[in-house]
Amino acid sequence: MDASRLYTLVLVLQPQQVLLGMKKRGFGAGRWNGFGGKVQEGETIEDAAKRELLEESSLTVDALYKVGHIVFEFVGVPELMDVHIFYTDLVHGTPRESEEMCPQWFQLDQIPFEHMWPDDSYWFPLLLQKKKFQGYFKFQDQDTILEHSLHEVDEL
Ligand code: 8OG
Repeated sequence: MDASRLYTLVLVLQPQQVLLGMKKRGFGAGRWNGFGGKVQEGETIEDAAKRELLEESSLTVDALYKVGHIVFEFVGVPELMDVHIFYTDLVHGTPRESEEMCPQWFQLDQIPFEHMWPDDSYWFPLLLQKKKFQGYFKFQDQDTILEHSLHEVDEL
């Protein structure tokens, strides 16, 4: 079994719109995404999700809801990425640009999939319906999905 590393991803989802950030640097730079990053030692996954949301967008939340779990594999990279996805509908504060992310609201029928990770087109429809899902995506490179599986689950 390959080792994996834990990551978080938070989508701020309101009835008509979703908040995405343009990633300014590092892994996924140039793509719109939710807010998240690596879980640190001694931190719960949910605490990490809240911390990353605050660091990258200046927003705080009372509650996060688990909505998805995706494992990513990149050919030639031994470490799998174990990404825990949450949504929230209620945030406090105003989204602010950070060193990592430039936030912007998008209408739900104008999500910029062509400037997002290619797997997002598969699972965003489930997220928008607040259906829980579990997935696996194997990438050749950052633009190319070789294999995937995705299914709805009752519990995460
Ligand atoms: O710490 P860093 O910013 O590098 O963490 C990577 C972030 O990107 C983390 O929030 C998880 C997220 N992420 C991936 N792969 C994918 C993906 O394929 N789609 C989306 N939407 N987010 C991803 O690591």
